[in-house]
Amino acid sequence: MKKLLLGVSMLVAIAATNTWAANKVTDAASLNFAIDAANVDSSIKKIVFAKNAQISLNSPVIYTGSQNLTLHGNRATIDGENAGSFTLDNELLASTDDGSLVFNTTGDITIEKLNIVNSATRGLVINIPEDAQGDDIQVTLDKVNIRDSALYGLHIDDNADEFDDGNIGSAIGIELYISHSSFIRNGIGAIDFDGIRVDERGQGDIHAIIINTHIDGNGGDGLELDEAGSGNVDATMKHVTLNDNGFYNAKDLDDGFDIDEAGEGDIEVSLFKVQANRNKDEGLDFDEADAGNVKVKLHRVLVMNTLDEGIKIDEQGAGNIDVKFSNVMVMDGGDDGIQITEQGKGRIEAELKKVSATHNDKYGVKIEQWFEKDEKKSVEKAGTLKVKKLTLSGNGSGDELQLHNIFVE
Ligand SMILES: [Ca+2]
Ligand SMILES: [Ca+2]
Ligand SMILES: [Ca+2]
Ligand SMILES: [Ca+2]
Repeated sequence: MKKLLLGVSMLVAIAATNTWAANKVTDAASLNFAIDAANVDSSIKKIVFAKNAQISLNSPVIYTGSQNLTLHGNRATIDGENAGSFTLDNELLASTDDGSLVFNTTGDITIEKLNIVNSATRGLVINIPEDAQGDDIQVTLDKVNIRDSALYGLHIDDNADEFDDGNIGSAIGIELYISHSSFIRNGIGAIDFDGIRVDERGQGDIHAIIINTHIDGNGGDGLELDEAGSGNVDATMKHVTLNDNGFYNAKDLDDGFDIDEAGEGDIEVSLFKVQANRNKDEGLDFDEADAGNVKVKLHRVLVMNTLDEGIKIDEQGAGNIDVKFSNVMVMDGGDDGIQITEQGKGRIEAELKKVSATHNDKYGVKIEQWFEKDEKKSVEKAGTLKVKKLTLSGNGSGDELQLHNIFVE
């Protein structure tokens, strides 16, 4: 069914409505038919599924059009158990081009009310062409549930490298909007596959806004935003859980929420009412490298039962760290509860208000500003820490603040 030719009269009928609505998607054949029609007719901008349709794929469904496309899922379920495959190399690293639903495009993709389950490879994939130019791609998911994928649940890929190494990517960035959705038990077929993974290279930022969403029980990280080259990572979350992730690879456990930023550019994170519990490595793990600052604002955030640090923020190269935590609890971690480390040129400004760090194996709160790590004498002006209602108790290395070149105001 994949290279189906459409009759002229059919194309005219589609063009008249710009919607693949007359024939709603009810099964794999009609889904392929609709996507193939959109691939050759840029006037098709919407595809509508029949209510609660159960769609069992035999191969990946691949969109290659350039227009913006909206899928109205109507609570349909796409089962990818028999669609695509991956191979493992000698080190058991998986590679594949497959996914249940794949978009090779710079067009904005909007998906509403759709379930994608049991994918043999990746659930939902957006591949950004290496020669993409112009505006950032917008990916908008509302009421989308992706569960039980062998590899990534959602993968947005602007990295030309097959294993997402290297620094070659397009000139554009990624805007990701997720609401009322879930990403559950993905990454359960090979090591290092996350609930949601965004790989951004070359120029361009990652902007992510995630609201009322569950990212739980994934084998790799719950959410990993991986940015290199010029560009920033901005992430805002409200009412989100990142629980029970990171268990698949016992030799290299993973986090609830992981950001890796390199090259020129900042990390800016704002979390409100977010839980990151029982993740196997860190709960929140933000690494900024090269030029650029880190700004993290947490309000009503709970992090517990990690095997490593609860909250870890690392900044390297020229640039500052600015953190404001209020109503934050970090408990029962296997290392420091909150660990903030600034290196190279730059300063820390930290504010902890109604923060508690209890029963962590090392320090409750460790904040260090280094010009060079482990320097004997500080050469920079001290950073500042403002504290109001801080609770430290039951921490393995003691319940004093652990600071380097930080002045408590
Ligand atoms: Ca890019
Ligand atoms: Ca960057
Ligand atoms: Ca940077
Ligand atoms: Ca620095």
